[in-house]
Amino acid sequence: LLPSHTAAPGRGEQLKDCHVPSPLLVGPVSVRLSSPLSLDEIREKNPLVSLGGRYRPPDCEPRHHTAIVVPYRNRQAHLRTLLYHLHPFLQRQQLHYSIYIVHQMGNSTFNRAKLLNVGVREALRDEEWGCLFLHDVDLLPENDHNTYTCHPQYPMHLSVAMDKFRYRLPYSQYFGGVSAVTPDQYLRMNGFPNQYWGWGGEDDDIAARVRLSGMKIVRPSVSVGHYKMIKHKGDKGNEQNPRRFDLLKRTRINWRSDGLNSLTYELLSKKLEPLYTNLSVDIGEDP
Ligand code: UDH
Ligand code: NGS
Repeated sequence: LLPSHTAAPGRGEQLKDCHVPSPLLVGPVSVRLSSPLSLDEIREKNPLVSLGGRYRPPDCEPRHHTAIVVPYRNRQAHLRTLLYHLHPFLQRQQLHYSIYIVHQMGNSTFNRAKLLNVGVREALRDEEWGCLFLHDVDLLPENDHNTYTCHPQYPMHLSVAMDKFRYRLPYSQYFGGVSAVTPDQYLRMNGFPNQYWGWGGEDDDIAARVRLSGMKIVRPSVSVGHYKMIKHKGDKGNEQNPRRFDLLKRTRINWRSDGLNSLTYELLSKKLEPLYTNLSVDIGEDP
């Protein structure tokens, strides 16, 4: 007979809760900005990631269940770089997680906030995620003590120190880049606005919703909230939105009627790729 302590827990047997903090954390990581790796090579480096970009720690019961939602169109190289960094980063944090790429199909003007609404709704059909991360494709976290978990009460803003802003906030209410909400917080603020077509302002609207719904924004310390942004030019189809300032004046009036409760879209396909779940969506166009 084998001594019982050498036996691996079988199916149905309880794993011990993962230790806090994770013993696998390394702190600051150096981020290579251009990844020459192909998706196949990234997959080989992450053998425990299963179809759809899903992961659970093999040897302990995860305390956190996080969906990463990425608004996306036409940024293939950025996506590979993000996956290359994020999968090992999240595994070191011993999270149960899944990565959702919300791909805006067609040539209508890009709409980041509406894509995030779609991603949240679709992710919550899969699992009871405890935490929803809203993550730009071009931002790479540089310190794994910046844990991808939610604050129980308040929405979080994680990308507080981006290299392009010389590692500090560009302005105190900045909420762009990477943020995180629980499903309850998301419901309470009626999700995100659907009306911001083109670049700018949607993140400021989301920050305003946090306040208008009686919450506040919490942030990690600047020392762990370091991010590198992959440099890029403005995208075709995401030109500055000239209406953003008028829309922002009306957030106080609009937030209860425009958001999760007015969201319409057509899910064209949902494909479980090896490293992510690809949601292809038709979100319509600027009326
Ligand atoms: N995104 C896409 N495809 C697009 C546009 C945006 O995937 O065509 C996504 C992507 O996740 C991106 C996010 O939306 O990280 C935010 O868009 P952005 O990167 O354009 O916004 P950001 O504020 O960039 O990071 C500023 C515009 C760059 C102009 C540079 C000239 N100074
Ligand atoms: C503000 C934008 C935000 C944007 C931030 C940083 O002015 O959407 O700049 O922009 N708000 C408005 O336009 C109302 S960045 O330096 O990343 O290009 O996120």
